[in-house]
Amino acid sequence: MASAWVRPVPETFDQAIVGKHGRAPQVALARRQHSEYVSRLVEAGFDVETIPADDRLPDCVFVEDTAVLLGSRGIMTRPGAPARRPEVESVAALLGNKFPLTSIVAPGTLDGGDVMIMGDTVYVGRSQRTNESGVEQLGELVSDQGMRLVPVDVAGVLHLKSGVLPVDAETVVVTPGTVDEDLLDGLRIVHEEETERHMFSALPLGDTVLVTSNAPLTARRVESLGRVVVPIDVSEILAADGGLTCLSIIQR
Ligand code: CIR
Repeated sequence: MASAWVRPVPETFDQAIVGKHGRAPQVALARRQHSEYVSRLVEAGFDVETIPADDRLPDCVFVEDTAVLLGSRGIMTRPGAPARRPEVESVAALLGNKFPLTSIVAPGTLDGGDVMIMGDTVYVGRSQRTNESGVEQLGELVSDQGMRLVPVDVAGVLHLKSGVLPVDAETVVVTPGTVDEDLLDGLRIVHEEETERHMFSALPLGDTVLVTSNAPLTARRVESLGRVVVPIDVSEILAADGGLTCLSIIQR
């Protein structure tokens, strides 16, 4: 069975790091939206394990940034935002029961939101949060697995997966202008609707794709590829620069 790890919304979520287009999220509403997200994972057949929230870590709900599952290994990241680095320890404690773990070490920084695995290719964003040393360290682990690393410069958004969202094994939705699309060779590209810029996020869940409910035109483009979309309102997660991938660590 596929597994997913999630971390609930802490009491302090209104102090999460917010980018220039964001706003402080509402904690109670975020909690309801997060519960709904977890329900969708359970309905899709995921075995969901919960890492306790930590009120000292306002961004801890964005658990994807702390770890990357690559083949049979777990990679514990070193988040680019220093305030987020203490999030890693308790995630490692749980994942360590299931996977051999390797850690990204200083001076490297890597956020899981910058890592997109498509078949045998690992795309990694060079972003505000992931630096060259982080990319190099990831590259060694990727080649150990016999996989290919493709570094991608990310512009105008926080992470690679803020601007490039997989909706199935070979298709991504791209926010125009955030990456050099020539680097996404072999992938089918759908563009985010201009009027829905930065509002679309997605998470493929087996036969369906969870999509943000406030980007219906982009969702329709995904539907027209034959995918079944399931909309979810995560306004408070988007407010704090998050999306649908960042709320879980997924083992498929
Ligand atoms: C941050 O700035 O780190 C958080 N407020 C948002 C992180 C979102 N993570 C993700 O999309 N992978």
